[in-house]
Amino acid sequence: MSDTVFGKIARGEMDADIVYQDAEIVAFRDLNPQAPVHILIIPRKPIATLNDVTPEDAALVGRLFQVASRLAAEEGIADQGYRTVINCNAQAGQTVYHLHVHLLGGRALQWPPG
Ligand code: DGP
Repeated sequence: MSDTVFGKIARGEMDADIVYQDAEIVAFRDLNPQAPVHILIIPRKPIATLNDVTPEDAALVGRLFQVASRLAAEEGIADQGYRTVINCNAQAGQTVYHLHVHLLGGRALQWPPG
């Protein structure tokens, strides 16, 4: 699998504004934020897209969302509301091929998304 900027961030080879990390997961602020709170939560394991998640990754993917919920509370957006998004492949707008959950909040979000 080809390397990505998120792989580099996960390995500490590239700077990012990291807000959470543990043995399996890194979370950092998006370089091009689309909301007052815009954090990306990634597994250290280089999974390219949601299509590439295997049954063995189930607990890891669950933990991505646990971290998103925890960060939403820490960022003060849990009660007012927030959105988690995974873009899968080109037509959904995925640009970085390392699985990531977007955590967006701090403003009213439109539905449906564009
Ligand atoms: P997606 O379109 O779902 O693949 O989202 C990729 C996001 O990653 C996009 O919102 C911009 C962000 N991004 C791209 N490169 C970098 C980077 O080098 N650092 C950080 N912090 N974010 C990045």
